[in-house]
Amino acid sequence: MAMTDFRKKKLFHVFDVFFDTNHSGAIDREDFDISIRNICMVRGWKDDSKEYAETESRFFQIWESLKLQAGIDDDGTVMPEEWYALWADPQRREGWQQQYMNSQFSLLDTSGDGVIDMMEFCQMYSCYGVDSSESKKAYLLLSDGNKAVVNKEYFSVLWKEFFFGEDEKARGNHLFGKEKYV
Ligand SMILES: [Ca+2]
Ligand SMILES: [Ca+2]
Repeated sequence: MAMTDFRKKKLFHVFDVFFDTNHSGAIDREDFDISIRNICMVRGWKDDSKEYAETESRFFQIWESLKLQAGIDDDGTVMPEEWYALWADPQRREGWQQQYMNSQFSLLDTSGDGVIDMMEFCQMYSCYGVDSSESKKAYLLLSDGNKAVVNKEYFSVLWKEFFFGEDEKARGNHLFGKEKYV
């Protein structure tokens, strides 16, 4: 079954804002360097700290795994069409998307208490240039007005809605800090 435009819009948002951070139109290694630097800068982690090394290793694991699943070589880049194809293929995406989800949860849960609160959500997304007024609205939508506790279990439900769901009203659509897709 072909992927719907709605799912493509969501996937493109993640591609464009969270992966292609140097705005080259493709995912490449430099994008990961930029994400690592931005996140560590916002959190005040120096480049010789343990936290910096951990963040770096987490991002490069994602990149290595993405390259493998997308079937590209060392110098390669992942284009939008390759990105959609990866998400459309249950076998290729499975291991990598699980790894990406775990990593994203850990990055968002800055305090490490197992719950992502609104401040953590907005701060992390601001590293990617998402305006905090928009990420705040998105958080309120996904958490039902801050009533839901965004723990790992709830996060994985939202994750499935975001990446695999077609329901335009699902709370999970806001997981990457966007209020709506037009
Ligand atoms: Ca890029
Ligand atoms: Ca937390």
